Amino acid sequence: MEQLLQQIEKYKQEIAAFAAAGADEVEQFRIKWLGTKGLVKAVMGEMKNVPNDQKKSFGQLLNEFKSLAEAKLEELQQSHAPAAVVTGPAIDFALPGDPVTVGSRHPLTLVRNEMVAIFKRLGFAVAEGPEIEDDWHNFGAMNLPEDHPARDMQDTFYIRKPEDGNGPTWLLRTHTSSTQARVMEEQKPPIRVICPGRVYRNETISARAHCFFHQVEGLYIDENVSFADLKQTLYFFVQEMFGKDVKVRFRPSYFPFTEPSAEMDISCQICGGSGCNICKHTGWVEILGSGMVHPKVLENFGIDSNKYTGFAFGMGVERITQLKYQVNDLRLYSQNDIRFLKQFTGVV
Ligand code: 2U9
Repeated sequence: MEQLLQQIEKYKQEIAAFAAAGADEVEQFRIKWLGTKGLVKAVMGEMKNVPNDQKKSFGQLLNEFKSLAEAKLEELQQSHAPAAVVTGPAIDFALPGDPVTVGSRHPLTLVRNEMVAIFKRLGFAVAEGPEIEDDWHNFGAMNLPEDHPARDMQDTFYIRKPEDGNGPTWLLRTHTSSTQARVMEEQKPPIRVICPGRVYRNETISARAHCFFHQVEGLYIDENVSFADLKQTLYFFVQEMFGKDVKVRFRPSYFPFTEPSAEMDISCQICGGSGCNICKHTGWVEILGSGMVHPKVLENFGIDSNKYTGFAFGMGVERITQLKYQVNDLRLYSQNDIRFLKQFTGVV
């Protein structure tokens, strides 16, 4: 008996001192002490050898020993429990994802880029210049005399007029010819350049007029540049822009900076020439002005007009966009109406 009591005491110390490194060792502990062939059961089995008068106190001792082993096992199982499974809202992977909203380029940007790309293919360089200009670059150099109607207060936004005080006139450019003037100041022929950009005119805003619009103007100066070169360049441009079936016609016109001057019409892209509102039932729509650079403009920049000739042209990006995308109100371009703009999503 004495031996058994000592043995139980040793077991109790062993159990109290036990520490597990992981769940596996906890399981081994359970098997060793509380399993069907475990030591707790084996010690319990010793009850039959205990004399009757000691059975009660010995039974108490055995129960304490068993409780100690069970309490230790529970403690070990709690501290080595597997990590709790993190649960969150159920995700249905079969559902379609949130749509990604794709932006679009502005139609005027799309068409301007296309116009520029076509002229680049013909060897034209691209130049940009200031929107606030002086009188000389916008008017004087372009052979627009002092009393020309285009200088009229009603057409031009003046920032500072001569009568406002001493200092030069400042205005919002009315055409991008002012940038071509700057190119001519800095370069000698051959010059082959296009100038895209925003220009300003003092007009009442309506479906057909706005106080600003966008131009692409072109200039080609070299020896032996002819009107035939002008015609072929512009014919190439409209074929690239509108397709090979487009027809062109030139009508005589007048601009102070070109002589001779001509306006170019193309067969109506809306009705194909059979007649509609856009072409006013003529089958033709005007898209640009052009001409041979006036000798006086060349001489303004010290270019010998006996040696050099040049052609120039100018067109409105809004007009080309109208024909390409059938936009019938100029105000749509600047109203930022998402229903209008999103129709150009995916166009590059
Ligand atoms: C230089 C010399 C001449 C540019 C030209 C036009 C004809 C023309 C209009 C078309 C529609 C402007 O956008 S619009 O309102 N432009 O008709 N522009 S020739 O002539 C130049 C340019 C630069 C040095």
